[in-house]
Amino acid sequence: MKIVDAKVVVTSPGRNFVTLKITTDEGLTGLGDATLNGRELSVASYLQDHVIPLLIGTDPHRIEDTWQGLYRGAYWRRGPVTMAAIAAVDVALWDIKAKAAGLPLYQLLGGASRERVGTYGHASGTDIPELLDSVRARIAEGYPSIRIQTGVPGLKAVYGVHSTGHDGDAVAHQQARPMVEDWDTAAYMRHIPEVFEAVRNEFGPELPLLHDAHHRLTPIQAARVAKDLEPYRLFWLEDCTPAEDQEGLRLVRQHTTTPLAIGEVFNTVYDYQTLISEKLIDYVRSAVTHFGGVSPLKKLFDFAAQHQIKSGIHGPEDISPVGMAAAIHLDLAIHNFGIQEYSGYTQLTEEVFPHAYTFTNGYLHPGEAPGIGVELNEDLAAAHEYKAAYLPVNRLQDGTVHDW
Ligand code: EZ4
Ligand code: CO
Repeated sequence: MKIVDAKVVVTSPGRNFVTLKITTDEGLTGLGDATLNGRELSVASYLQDHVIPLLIGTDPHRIEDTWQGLYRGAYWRRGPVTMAAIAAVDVALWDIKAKAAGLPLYQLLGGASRERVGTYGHASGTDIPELLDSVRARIAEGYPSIRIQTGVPGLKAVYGVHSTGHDGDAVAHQQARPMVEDWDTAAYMRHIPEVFEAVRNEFGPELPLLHDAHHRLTPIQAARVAKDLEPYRLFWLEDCTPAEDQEGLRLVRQHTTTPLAIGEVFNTVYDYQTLISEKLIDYVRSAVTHFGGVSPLKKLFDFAAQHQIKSGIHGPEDISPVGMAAAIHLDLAIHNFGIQEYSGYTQLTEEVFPHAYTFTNGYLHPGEAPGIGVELNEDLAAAHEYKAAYLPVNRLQDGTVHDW
């Protein structure tokens, strides 16, 4: 078999998605997600200008060799643009191989290790009463586990507050310049234990709760928050410190038994070397789309498994249903699955990307369609053109830029 065509489709059914479609001489096609929120066109160009010309004429079955050729052959390594582009190729080739075999991808990854894939959904509110309503809504939708985020008294706009799974904030970000959010670490640190106290009082001790600190704390601040939250028995505390400082987690770990998750902005296993080998975390957060695809993510999970660390694949609305489907196949197949983040998509996005995977009462299943089980409605995709959109910039009260 030979690759005879490949193209990049950028579409915006409410938010931007970048999709690679590879076609073979036998008529099989494969899809890969290359969406990098706020930097979409860079990945599109990387694929269009530098990767696609190298793919034409090659054997789509040689996934590992193609991956290594793109990674090592570029000489300039790692980084989100490069790794999202390689991920799209990797997933599209796995899609083709699984279709050629007539099997859903999870069967090529070792087969199912479980019946269904447990998820967590997002609850949020500008204040605690609004958050409690949001938690109630997620429970009614069937979510077995829930991430909680709230506004902080005195701050105007805080991460995660409108991210309730209905993609309400995507259109607000379609501006030529990033929106500005504000931040005060001390105010957040005073507020967050009250939030967990209120949610535990309302919903009891059994509901698994998660929280995302979104890289805003120093190691000693993170240690304080993780310690203060111990009585509430979190499922995990996510991204408590800026992710690139692996050694920082050593200090956090010494002070707390709150489980730690990190890695949604990581691109390669090297970002995890210290974290995994020293058992400084409990869950790895990388997404198929931003980590170079299914091939390296499977290797990461196997490395994590040796250290009793589980998966917690990043699943925001800015990963397309193509990237989500690839994640669900991995989730079903690997032994050390932890949890899958899932918020669902707008109706229009579901129509652009019809898929075999299902979400039923809080649990995902990849379905039995050969390949990854996602199609691209190219006419509908073409009718919704790219719109510039940026993630927010975060500033402290005196105007200093802070981690977002
Ligand atoms: O901010 O995907 O855990 N989820 C997250 C996400 C990220 C976005 C960035 O594009 O932190 O909401
Ligand atoms: Co996060």
